[in-house]
Amino acid sequence: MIRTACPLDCYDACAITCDPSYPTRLVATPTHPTSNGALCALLNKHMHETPRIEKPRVNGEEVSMEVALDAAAAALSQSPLLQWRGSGHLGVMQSVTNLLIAKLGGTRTYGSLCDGAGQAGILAGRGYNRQLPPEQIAKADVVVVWGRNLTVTNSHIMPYIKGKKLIVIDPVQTRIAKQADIHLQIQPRSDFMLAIMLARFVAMENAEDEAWLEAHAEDFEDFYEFTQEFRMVQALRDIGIDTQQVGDVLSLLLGQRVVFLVGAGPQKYSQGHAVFHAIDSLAAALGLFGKEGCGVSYLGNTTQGFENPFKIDVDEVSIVTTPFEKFKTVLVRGGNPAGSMPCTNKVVSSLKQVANLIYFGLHENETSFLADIIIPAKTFLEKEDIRLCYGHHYIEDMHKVVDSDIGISEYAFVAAMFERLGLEGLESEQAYLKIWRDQYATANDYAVLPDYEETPYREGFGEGSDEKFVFVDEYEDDFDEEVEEGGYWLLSPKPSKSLNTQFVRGEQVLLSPSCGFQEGERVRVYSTYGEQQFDVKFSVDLREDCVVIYAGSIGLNKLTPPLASEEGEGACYQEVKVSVEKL
Ligand SMILES: Nc1nc2c(c(=O)[nH]1)N[C@H]1C(S)=C(S)[C@@H](COP(=O)(O)OP(=O)(O)OC[C@H]3O[C@@H](n4cnc5c(=O)[nH]c(N)nc54)[C@H](O)[C@@H]3O)O[C@H]1N2
Ligand SMILES: Nc1nc2c(c(=O)[nH]1)N[C@H]1C(S)=C(S)[C@@H](COP(=O)(O)OP(=O)(O)OC[C@H]3O[C@@H](n4cnc5c(=O)[nH]c(N)nc54)[C@H](O)[C@@H]3O)O[C@H]1N2
Ligand code: SF4
Ligand SMILES: [Mo]
Repeated sequence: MIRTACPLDCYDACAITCDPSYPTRLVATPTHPTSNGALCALLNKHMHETPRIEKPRVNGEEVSMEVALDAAAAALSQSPLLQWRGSGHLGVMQSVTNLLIAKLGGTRTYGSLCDGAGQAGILAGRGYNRQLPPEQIAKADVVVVWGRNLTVTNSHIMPYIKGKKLIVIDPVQTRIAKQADIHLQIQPRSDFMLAIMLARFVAMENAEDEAWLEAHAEDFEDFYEFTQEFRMVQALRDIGIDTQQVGDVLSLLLGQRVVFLVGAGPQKYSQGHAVFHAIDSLAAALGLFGKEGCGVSYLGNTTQGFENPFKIDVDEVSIVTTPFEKFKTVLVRGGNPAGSMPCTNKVVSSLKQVANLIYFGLHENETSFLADIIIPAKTFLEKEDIRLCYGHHYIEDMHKVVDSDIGISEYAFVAAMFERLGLEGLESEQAYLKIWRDQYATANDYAVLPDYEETPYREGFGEGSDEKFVFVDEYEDDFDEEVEEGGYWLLSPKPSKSLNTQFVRGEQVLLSPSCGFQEGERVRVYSTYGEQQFDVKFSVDLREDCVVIYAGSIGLNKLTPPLASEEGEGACYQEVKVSVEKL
């Protein structure tokens, strides 16, 4: 039996045991702490059923891999050169292409389509983002699910929250919201105000954790004053809740061991960093850091704490507003910018100006259709790698299970380019894997991230655990002036059958049944940035001021703004209102 792990961009990072005689039969490793003996349909069905790119292509013609690699080498030697990296496979060896970009004097992207704004907010308060181990979640009395769609995106966490009091904060009545003791179905983009108002009520009731604040945080009184700068009646109205609901939430939270599971939803906005800083500030007021059964969980930065052999120091451009047109050659590795970046119309016209667009991936998508050179990747079963995880701290080595004539691994691609371009200094694949493996820490007999702490922030904040928590103390928001009044908030949570733009992609817009359209009707959805047609599907789970178009739906990002968060260079997919019109 061979051990590997699911490569997909997912909180769970399930460990897999494979019988090489039946390489398509993937079984969850029974002894793994979080895989719970089950893999999901994304991996076991949809990935398996989605056709992969089998043959390399150059200018639309199928060619041998050797010819395609020659063409890629010729293209990569032309500058200016850019690498745009996606997150189609989360193994560390994906980033070996960085070494090639550095050798060739190329540029790469910074920022994030995913969690950048939230990460910036966490760093502002805590100085360092330590992952909350699931074992601490299991010890909580109360779990606050704050904009994370657990049953769809993080299903392996469900056993850890069983039997707990549950508060869900989400504009959509998700499956987990239906199971909750309290569901605050708030207006989108009002999380900052909600966190601030909750913190203010905590202070008004003198319920803050004084001893902890004294030892571990900067001046709480200043923060309390900051929360008083906002008008309460107006704030609660904007959020869409009343004082009774605030009281109900506080009565569940006070004096309990509480964990916040915060997801990507509340930070897809220009002020996403402030939202997360405010949520952390609320948690700090309650003294929820550094204690058993308490904490705030978000997506972790997995390579943090490692000496990363693929770290490079080169010029960078934003991944949210990438100016592709400035580059002669662009290498897209493991991603689909023409589908996943905001403001598709702008992205596509920019990509079309690139002389040599190289797409290195597994599946056809909007970007492969635009590419001049297509290099098929190997699947995770066909190469060696290491799976770090943003949802828990366990590490899994990914061993090769089968051989295949199709595609090329990222390491082999880089080696082929070094050879063709006469570059030197590439170590062996095993040497790089060893550099990573030599840095693992161990906990519960498992390999874990080097900066793993059983109870994060017990000693203090910052990388050296010798700093204090810093409360949020500013908020400037000019969004209301920019938005068209009367449109619907465009929410794009993750769907169950696709993984971003991979696998079974939607073509529906979900609307409240009171919207005045017919179910099944084809409508035009438009924003300042573009338009796309979708089929109407009714959902009683939505507020009347929202539509849902699942992330990964075809054409969704024609509607989204080419805008990065004010801190953290995160994409602001939901900083937009849309209109819906009959055809
Ligand atoms: N099946 C499946 N699983 C996935 C993925 C996938 O595509 N499909 N993608 C993976 C990736 S890349 C990521 S980053 C994670 C993300 O997974 P999650 O963290 O769960 O993020 P989302 O699904 O984007 O949104 C989570 C919730 O936020 C809510 N929400 C939207 N706007 C707001 C708001 O303004 N305030 C509040 N409080 N809530 C809001 C949405 O309704 C949704 O229920 O999932 C991963 N897992
Ligand atoms: N409107 C809206 N847009 C969003 C989001 C949203 O919430 N709303 N979510 C955003 C988020 S959270 C994320 S993370 C991004 C994701 O955006 P991307 O990182 O662009 O992810 P995908 O679109 O799924 O494209 C992944 C590609 O990786 C390729 N791939 C898979 N395995 C391998 C491999 O082993 N090697 C190589 N070389 N390639 C491989 C596949 O061909 C696949 O097409 O999308 C973002 N886009
Ligand atoms: S739950 Fe996530 S990690 Fe586990 S098999 Fe499914 S996609 Fe992979
Ligand atoms: Mo993501």
